[in-house]
Amino acid sequence: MIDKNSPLPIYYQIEEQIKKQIENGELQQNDALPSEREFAERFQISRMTVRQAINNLVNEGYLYRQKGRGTFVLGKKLEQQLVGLTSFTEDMKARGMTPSSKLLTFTIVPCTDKIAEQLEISKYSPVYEIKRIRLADDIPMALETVYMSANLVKGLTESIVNESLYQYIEQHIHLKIGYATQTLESSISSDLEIEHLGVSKFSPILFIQRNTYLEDSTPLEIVKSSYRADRYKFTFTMTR
Ligand code: 16G
Repeated sequence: MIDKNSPLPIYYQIEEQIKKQIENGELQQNDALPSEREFAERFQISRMTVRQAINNLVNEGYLYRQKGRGTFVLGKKLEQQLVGLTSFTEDMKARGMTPSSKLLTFTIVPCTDKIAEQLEISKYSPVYEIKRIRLADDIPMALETVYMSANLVKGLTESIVNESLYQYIEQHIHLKIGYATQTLESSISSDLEIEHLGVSKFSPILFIQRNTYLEDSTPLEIVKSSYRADRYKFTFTMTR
């Protein structure tokens, strides 16, 4: 299915075909790809061309290589629409996946200057520091650290945090979550991310900081999240 008369380079045509097979489910996560030699023979092209296509797909996070074993499908990236103010639990359920958390830290600490300023509380007031790995269908997607005033969000427990924070805040203590500001920047994996997100050294990470406010503008949470850039893609909707 390679058109040698097309103005599109052959490596590009191969890339597009593999991407299409991943998108439509013909190729599934962890499926093995034919070897470079098989590809080259099948399409009557050079191994160099095959290697270029595969390299690009590895770099873009569609495929991964395992030494001595071959090349495999990493799967589709999760596409996250940044439109409404949703929780991780809601986002994963909306796409038919099962959310879960692995709790790394759950403590109450006296807050620092910086956090006090952002949460508009006095220095040394008690704040929750919650560090969680967020998983979808048991695959680690993000490492999230949340700071919230313990005087505002009362009665939090480890088992609540293992489920949904937003659900507790809205349905049990009846605070009204209103809006958030969020930044998104690129970064590379830290030791903690390497350990818990299953990524290697120098892997690309999407770093998000969210400050969430109640409807009456009271600061609710400061969140720092690291998402696997090879598994996640954020899309924005803009109107004019
Ligand atoms: C999302 C939010 C985070 C919030 C969490 C609540 C981002 C970047 N972060 O992960 O701010 O604390 O959802 O999730 O979207 P939960 O209700 O499932 O605990």
